[in-house]
Order: sequence, then structure tokens, then C-alpha cells
Amino acid sequence: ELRYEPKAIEPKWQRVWEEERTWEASNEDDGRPKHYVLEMLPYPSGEPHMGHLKNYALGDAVAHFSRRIGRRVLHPMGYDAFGLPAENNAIKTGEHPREATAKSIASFQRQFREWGISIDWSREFGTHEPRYYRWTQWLFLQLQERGLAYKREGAVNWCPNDQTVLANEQVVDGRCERCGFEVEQRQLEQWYFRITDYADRLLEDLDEIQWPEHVKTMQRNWIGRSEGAQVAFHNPDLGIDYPVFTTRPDTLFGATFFVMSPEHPDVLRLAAGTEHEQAVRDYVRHAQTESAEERGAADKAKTGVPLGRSVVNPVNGESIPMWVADYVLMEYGTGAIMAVPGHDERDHEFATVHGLPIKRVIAGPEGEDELPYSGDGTIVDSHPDFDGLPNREALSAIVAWLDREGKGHRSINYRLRDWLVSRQRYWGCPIPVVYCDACGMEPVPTDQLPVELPDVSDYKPRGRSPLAAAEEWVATTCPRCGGPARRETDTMDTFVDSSWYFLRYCDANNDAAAWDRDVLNRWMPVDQYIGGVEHAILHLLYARFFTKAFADMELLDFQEPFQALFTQGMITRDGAKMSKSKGNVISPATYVDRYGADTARCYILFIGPPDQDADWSDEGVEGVHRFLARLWRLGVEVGVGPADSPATGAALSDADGALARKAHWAIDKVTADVSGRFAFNTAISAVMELVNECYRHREQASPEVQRFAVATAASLIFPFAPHTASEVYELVTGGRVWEQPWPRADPAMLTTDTFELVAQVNGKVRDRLTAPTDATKDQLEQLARTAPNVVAHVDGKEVVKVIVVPGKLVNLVVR
Ligand code: ANZ
Ligand code: ZN
Repeated sequence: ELRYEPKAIEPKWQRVWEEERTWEASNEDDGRPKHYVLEMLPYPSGEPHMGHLKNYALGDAVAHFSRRIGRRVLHPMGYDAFGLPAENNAIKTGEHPREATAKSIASFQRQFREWGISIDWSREFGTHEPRYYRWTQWLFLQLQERGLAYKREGAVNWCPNDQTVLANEQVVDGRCERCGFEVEQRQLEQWYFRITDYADRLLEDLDEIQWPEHVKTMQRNWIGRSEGAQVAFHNPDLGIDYPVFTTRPDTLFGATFFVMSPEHPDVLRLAAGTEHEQAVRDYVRHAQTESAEERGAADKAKTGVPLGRSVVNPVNGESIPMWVADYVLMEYGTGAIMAVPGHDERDHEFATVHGLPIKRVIAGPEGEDELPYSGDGTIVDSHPDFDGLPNREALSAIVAWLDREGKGHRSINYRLRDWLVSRQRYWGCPIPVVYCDACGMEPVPTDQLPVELPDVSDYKPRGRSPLAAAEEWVATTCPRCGGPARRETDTMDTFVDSSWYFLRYCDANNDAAAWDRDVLNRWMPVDQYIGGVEHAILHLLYARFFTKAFADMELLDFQEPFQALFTQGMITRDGAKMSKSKGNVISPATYVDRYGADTARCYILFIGPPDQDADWSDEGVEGVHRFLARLWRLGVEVGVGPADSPATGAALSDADGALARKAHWAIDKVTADVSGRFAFNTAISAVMELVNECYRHREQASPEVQRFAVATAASLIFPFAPHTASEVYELVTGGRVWEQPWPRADPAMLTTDTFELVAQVNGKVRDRLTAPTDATKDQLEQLARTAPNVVAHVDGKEVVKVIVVPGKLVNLVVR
């Protein structure tokens, strides 16, 4: 009894690849085109899940295919080991983050090997290892030297649960992205990276890369470029010009009031001495207690109080009242707006609630009488120079006029804010600066890096970094004057670690530098990046920013890190996301143990187009397992011997012809499905068809052609089921499949043979058709029924009988 035994087959091949270091890539150029295939590195917290299996099975298929079409492939692996997931997991289990992380990494390492992923292990690292974060710190200091990393006080997002600040990108609908707690605002001194300097380049270069359109759209929206104007409104009491940012200078004549954000630094100064002073104070204090969530809500009541002052509208000299209201945000534009209730939704609502005048200055088409009107139209009731003009034309004329008068200018505004990178958490990369009473802030000199993360026993967050309690570590000497100094106790956002790991892989064992520029240029950019769409904004934007900043520092010579991106869909159960609370989590280990890694890998790619979500089904797994077992059994039965394709034009028996043609068809189909595409599901099903064809011709086909077909099936399935493929290929050829070039389809074998089909109606010949030799009876009947001259003679009559003689004729008997 022949049994397919993955437990014997898989370790056998894993050992060969491990011992021979088959997947290690040399940094030396050997003339082959390079191809850098990368999956997003995992967070080592807990065990690998199905999403990991899918991610790495996808990347491995790309890597294997690329090698076999003659490319020099880099396919490395590492661990994004610092950060909240690892630390929270550690707090939950009571185990030190270092130990919990080490355990998790060990589990990932073991499972990657058991899955047979073709990783270049010589380049592996965790971002928490001093030999890696030494360079994270060095890069931080390079940014700081150029003013791209800086410290300032400002309002920051604070998660009361995680007890740390969050980047804007980590606040989703006013809540902490990780734990879901409502985020508060706090005034704190923090480190930032000046990503806003790169806003335009981050936008423009999106046109240069092959990324899914929806990911590019998310990045564009996040950067949020708005074109408009800054216009100065003069306050005579303080004698100060207050600029506003507006995208609609064409509505300037419709501004009926002016609104400042409660956080605007001049609010209290303006209100001082007016009858509204106390009310303004109360309002400002109240606004501080509200979360960003509450303030941003669209349906929130438009609250606000008058400031008791006014400003002058520069276009018509009108005095309009000043208000303070929390729908105006300090972080956007100038923190103050001109309110145009006739044409802006929120201003209209505010004016209605507080009884402020509403004025129309743009006439829409006939019948559009309601205000606010946000569409385009004709300028009305504004100024003789502009009235009657289409508003878009007037817009540039008004900005030009403001510019001439020195009252305003064209302005571009971004939603993107600088990236807040300091965290009051233990498990992260220490920020390499010290504070000296005499010299102030001093960077740690390069030869003193890394600043190692000390071992502390109490790493729970409590509002300030747990590192502050490590007194011996904090106390140090000033690198400038040698006097006593204190270390920075904040650590870096873990997104800093993952913003450059793909660079380090290229030169992972370099002890003298973060990387060698020439070596880097030999591998970068990543040709194919693969990961989850949840990283569409944060990680991908930060990595692009780092790359551009490093290009400006002449540390590398390209502008974009990831030339092509593929975002994978989720694995679901009964249509639902897997989660511990739903109790529907299944782990890769269970399936790898029961069916072997090849079945699990192949199934996860077979279940549907990989960019879409797909539902896991145990029957589906069984089906794929049977397919691999059938392929293996063919290999055993056919045995070793000559396995070449029949020569072009060779005279073949029907069975040999059909089987050889099917094999070439499969080569053609799989090649098309995996070349620059991710149609792995249809590629796998083509190999399944080929295996079925092998069984169909088992009795009639010659051993040579059968061997050719089985070897071809093994060769084609190798990127998806590498162990079984290697075994079967060895069984029929004695060779190693991964050392073979990717098979080529013989074009002559792709055209199926044809014959002349006679189509009869009631025994009389009515048409002659060209039909494929391997067409089924149903297909022949269908061909005959749709032939024009047959249709004409059947017209309206009932077909009572159909006679099909394959290779000859179809006769329709009608009444
Ligand atoms: C007058 C106006 C008239 C506006 C109109 C819009 C429509 P985007 O497109 O997102 O850039 N604005 C400016 N700064 C603001 C702040 N700090 N808080 C809240 N709102 C602010 O939006 C730009 C528009 O948002 C600006 O153009 C301003 O209102 C408002 F019919 O000015 B507008
Ligand atoms: Zn000093």
C-alpha cells in the first residue's frame, strides 16, 4: 500500500536546503538580474497565525518562481521585536518582554523551517538586538543632525490605558489603535521626525510605483494636500493680522464672522477686558476636557462663544465678529478660519445656532436656492470686478489681487503632521541623547553606540518611561564636558525600527556601518513587497519617508523602497475574522501537523485570489491533500527514466499527444498566472488538471510521455508545494527540481489538433465545421446546434434525438 507521507518527505528536503544553504544569496553581482522579494516582517508576540502562513507562502512562491526564471533572488527574514504588542503580551503573561520575545521568535523560526520557506537565514535579525538597533540609533542621530529629528512641546495624543503618547497615525476614530481606549490630549515635550518636509515628494512619487490603487489613495488622503490661500484679517485692538487658510477665496465676500480654535494662543489675550472674558475662559477649559473623538464628530452641536472683538475683512473693509469654537482645530491651517455660512456646511450650522448673518455670494444653477450651497456657480453681491464671473475664474483673480495688495497669497496646506516618535515605554530602542546641565542636549557619539536597553524588573508603564527608574543607567557623563548628565528615558516608536529593516537585510552582517552604499544599491529597491493592507498608511509612509531622507543624505541612491506592492486578503472562518473572543481561531501548526506543510501552503493559495478575503474550509484542505497524494503516487508508479518532452512535430499516439499537449498547456497557463501576477489559485488548479490527465492516460500513454507530464506537474507545483514537488521530481528524473530552469511551453504543442465535423439535420448534411480533436460529445453537439445553416433548418422544430459520432459527425433528428 502506497502512502503519501509528508512527515517523511518534508524534513528530508528541509535538511538538504539547510545543510547546503540553498537559499543564501551572495551580494556579488553574477550577471543575473536581481530580484528582492520581501514579506513584511512579523511581530514576534505569541505563535504564528494563518495570516503569517498566507503572507510567507505568497512570498515564497514569488521567490521560487523568480529564481527559476534566472534571477538572483534575495528573500530574507527578521522580527519586529520591540513595541507594544510584545510588551503588552509580556505584561499579560507576567514574563519579561525579552524572554517572551525570545520564545516567540524561536517558535517563528521553527515554523518557518517546518513550512519550508526558502529564507536566506544568514541575514536574519530581530530589531531588538543591539547589533541592529545600534544603527537605528545612528540613523536617528543622522536625522537629528539635519534637523529632521527634533524635540518640542505640543499637544499630543495620550492613551490612558497604554500610558504612552501615540502618533496621529495610531489614533483611529479618536481611539488607540492598539487597545481601543479613548485618546486624551496632553501638553508634553516629545521627539518628532519632520516627515512634513517630504509631503510633496511622498505624493508625487506615488505615480512611480506599482502599488494597488486603493493603497495609493489612502496615502494621498493621509497626506491631504489642499490648495487655497492664506488671507490676513486685521484686529485693530491688538493691531495683529490673523491669517486664515481657505480653499475658497472666491467666497471671501461672504465671510460674516471669524472663528478661532480654543487652543489658539491669542484667544485669552483677545478676550481680556471684555465682558466675555469669563465665558471664554470657561469655554477654553471645557474644550481641553473633550477628546478628539468628541470634537471631531460631525453630528456634534456647534458650540462656541463670542470673543467680544472683531476683525476686518480685507476684501471689503467690513468688520466681522470674532468667535471661539471647538470645531476649528489648532493643528490644521492657521488655527483660525473665516466663516462663510452661505457656502460651508459647518459654518452654516454654527450661524444658525448662534443667530449670525448668512450671505449668498455664489449663485448656483436655476432652482438651487437652498443654502448652504457648496457647488460652483456665478459670483454675486461681491465686487463689481468679480460679479458675474464663474467662481473658479474669480478665485485666481481674487488671490492675485490679494497678493498685489499684500493681504494674502496662494497657500498649500497638508493634513500630514510631523511624526511623533518618542514613547514612554520600556520595550523599545533607547533614544541616543543625554542631557547635561552645562551643555544642554548632547547626541551620544557614534563610537558609544548602541545605548543598550538596561534590564529592569519593573517595566509596566506608569505615565513616564519605566527607564526613568533605572537610576544607574540614567546617570551618565556628558560626552562634551565630561560632567554629570542624564540619559533620555523615552524610547522610539517601533515603527522607526521597521522603517529601515529592508535596507539592513542587504548588508545584515556589516559591523562597521548600517550598510554599504554599493551593496545596498545592488539589491534595492525591493522588487516585490507583500503584506497586509493594515499597513497601507503608517509603515509604508514612514518607510518611504526614511528612504527619501537617506537619499538626501547620500546614504543611498533611489527614492522609493518598494517598487511593487501586493496586499493580501484575510483568512476567515464562516465569513468572520478569526479572533480569540469568537473562539474561531485555527492555527497553521494544527494543519501542518495533520496534513504536512505543502498541503497547508498549497491550500491557502488555492482557496481564491490571494488579494481577497477567503474562508477556510477543512474539506478544501482534504481536497488539496488528495491532489498532492495523487501526484506523489504517479511519481512512484512511473519511476525514474527519460522524461523529456516529445520533440516538436513528433508523430505521437492519441494518448501521448493528448497528455503531452496537456502538459504544455499547463506550463503555458501556470507561467502566465504567476508572471507578475498573483493568480496562484488558477495556477494550482491548472496543475490539478494536468494530474487528472495523467491518470486518464495511465494505461495508454508511453512511460516517457507520462514521466514528462509528471515531472512537469512537479516542476510547476514547486513554488507552492516545494517538498512534494522535489520528491516527485526526484522519483521520475533523479534530479533536483529547484536547480532546473522554469519549463517552457512548446508553441506547436499549444494548438490542439482539429478535424472536419459534419453537421446533419435529419440525415442531410447542412454544415461542415472545424472541431478540436479532444472536444467532448457535449461540446460537439453544442458546436453543431449553433452552426448557422443548422439553426436555419432546425428553426421552430423540436429536436427529438441527437446522434454524435466523435471525430466525424453530429446528426440532429427534428420533428
Ligand atoms: C472658507 C470656506 C468657504 C471654506 C467654503 C470651505 C468652504 P480642506 O479642504 O480639508 O483643506 N478650515 C481651515 N482651517 C481649519 C481649521 N483649523 N479647523 C477647521 N476648519 C478649517 O478644508 C479647508 C477648509 O476648511 C477651509 O476653507 C476652511 O473653510 C476650513 F464655502 O474657508 B474654508
Ligand atoms: Zn556637558
